Amino acid sequence: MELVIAYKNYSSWSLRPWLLMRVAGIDFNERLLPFAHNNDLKDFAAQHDLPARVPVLLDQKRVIWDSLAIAEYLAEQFPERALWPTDVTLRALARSASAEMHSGFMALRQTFPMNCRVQKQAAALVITDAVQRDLNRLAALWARFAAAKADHKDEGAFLCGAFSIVDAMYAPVMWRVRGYGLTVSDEYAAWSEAMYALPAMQEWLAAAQAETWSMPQYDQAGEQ
Ligand SMILES: N[C@@H](CCC(=O)N[C@@H](CS)C(=O)NCC(=O)O)C(=O)O
Repeated sequence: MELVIAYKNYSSWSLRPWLLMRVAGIDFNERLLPFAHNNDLKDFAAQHDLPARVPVLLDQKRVIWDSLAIAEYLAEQFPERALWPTDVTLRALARSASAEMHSGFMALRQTFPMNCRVQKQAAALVITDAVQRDLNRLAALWARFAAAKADHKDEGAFLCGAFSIVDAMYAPVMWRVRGYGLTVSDEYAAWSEAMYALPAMQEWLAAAQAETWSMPQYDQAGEQ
């Protein structure tokens, strides 16, 4: 399998399937296309008749694009790794929250883009009402997962207990909240610590820090 991604520092959609595959122990090669610095992504997209977006997974002759479609494909290909929770209630919640991330949280995503190298203080940034609503929504979701996990006797550190697709879908949120000094809730903070401590997240961070490409419009995000 080959996973086509972009900048580790900035590409939040790339992180999701990459982290899922690493944590699940799925073997893959990676191809990194720095789309703002050369034409390789455009050429790749034209070759496969795709929009010029990553991530894309190549498996045998199959081309799978879009983070959620890739996650679903992997869940189907590796049923023994339980990429979605095995409990039906937790799975339904995980699927709903994953879809919500895929199509929502626009204010947080646009105002505070993922930037693993950034270390800012919230006091120096503009937190709009729309961003605050997204942060409140995260807190409500984390409370809902905590209650669902308790009901289903699965008390691990991740959203549904064991790491699953929903944690991968929210992984960039961890870098956003951490990097811009934002606050969500105690339940969120416990999850964030567990995510940050994952060896795969540390591997991603080290690679992001080693990258020399920069995108100034993202480096200045959130500032007044
Ligand atoms: N809905 C898509 C979003 C993919 C996306 O927007 N990827 C960004 C990178 S994080 C991209 O490829 N941008 C290329 C560009 O802006 O030229 C998914 O879930 O994979």
